[in-house]
Amino acid sequence: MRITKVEPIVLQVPLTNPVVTSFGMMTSRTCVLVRVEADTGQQGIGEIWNNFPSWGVYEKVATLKYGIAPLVVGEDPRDIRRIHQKLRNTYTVMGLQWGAIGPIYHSMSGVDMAIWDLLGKHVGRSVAHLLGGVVHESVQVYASGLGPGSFEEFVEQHLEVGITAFKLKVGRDEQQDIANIRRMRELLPKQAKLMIDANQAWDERTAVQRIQRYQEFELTWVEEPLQCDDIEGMARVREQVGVPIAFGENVYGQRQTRKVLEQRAVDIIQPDLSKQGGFSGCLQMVEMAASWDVPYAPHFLGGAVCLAASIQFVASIPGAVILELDANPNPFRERLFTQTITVSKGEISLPRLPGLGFELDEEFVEFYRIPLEHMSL
Ligand code: SMN
Ligand code: MG
Repeated sequence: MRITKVEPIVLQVPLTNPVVTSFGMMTSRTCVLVRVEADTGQQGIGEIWNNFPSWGVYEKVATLKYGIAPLVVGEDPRDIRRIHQKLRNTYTVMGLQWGAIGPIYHSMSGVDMAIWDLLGKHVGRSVAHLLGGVVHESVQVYASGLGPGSFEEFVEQHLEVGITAFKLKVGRDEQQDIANIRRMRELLPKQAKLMIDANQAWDERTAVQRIQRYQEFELTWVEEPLQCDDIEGMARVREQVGVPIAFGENVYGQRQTRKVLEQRAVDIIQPDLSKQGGFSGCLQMVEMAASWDVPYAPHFLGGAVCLAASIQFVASIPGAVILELDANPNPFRERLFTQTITVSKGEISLPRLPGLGFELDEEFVEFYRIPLEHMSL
């Protein structure tokens, strides 16, 4: 069995309500998919992270087309670990030299996901089974992407499907943050979990002051209080505030992961299947984390392919605790597959089909597919 083709597929749709974070605003949704084909006629699908900035898509597509595809075509998909290692060996140093470790990891993630899907479809087993078996039959989710603008309607919608954990974006304006956290606590039932995400906005002093000021809100975790490379700073903040610190969406590779764990900088680690190297890369991270007793809560803010991959992954990882689910509307998360991914009693159940467990709606894909030169940036 050989891989014959690795193809990027770019989808885009403008947003009527832009997504706002402490680091920028997203005015359109892009979704970068990777389709891998084999000489058996079977296919697999993966997703490459690309939220901010939308023009980041050029880097990802170029990396996939010119860097990754030539190394993957001709390989046997059953040699998945070997392929992953080959990509890492070839591109880690180059990525550091080029200063493009993110785009390289994001592109490797998409192709890795697609190969696992292909493999599962080939042998008739789910990716969770290929990863060693199902330890969680269903996956608890939390609603994220809320704030800084109004979020009441989204909270209500998600409470209705039994979700009991919510994450609020903070880090732009302190008064607005406090008002939002307070409002959120009013909207939620007493036992609901509330997390905040500063998206790297604070310095150490600000982080400590603010997190201490928010004690009364009983936060389940504070995410990325500092810039993600300030690992020592994270460890000091963690010690001083006594509130769990979560991050990992911007940590790449084994060496950085080891540093984060050795420095005791993190309480919950959050690799993203479409950023940190797909199943193969995330597996290394969560297994390292397990030896420090650090639980895993996947980061996810993408389309349905990455969501399906995250479900498979969480289902097979003993240390996985809860999965992120973007609360904002996104057609690429909601309508990309012929089947819908639904939340009931706050959980998503593991699909019973091979690979990632879903099939692309090809008509939908063709409708939103866009040539790079026509993208709005
Ligand atoms: C996040 C990342 C990218 C865009 C919006 C929000 C955030 C998350 O860090 O954890 O979802
Ligand atoms: Mg985050």
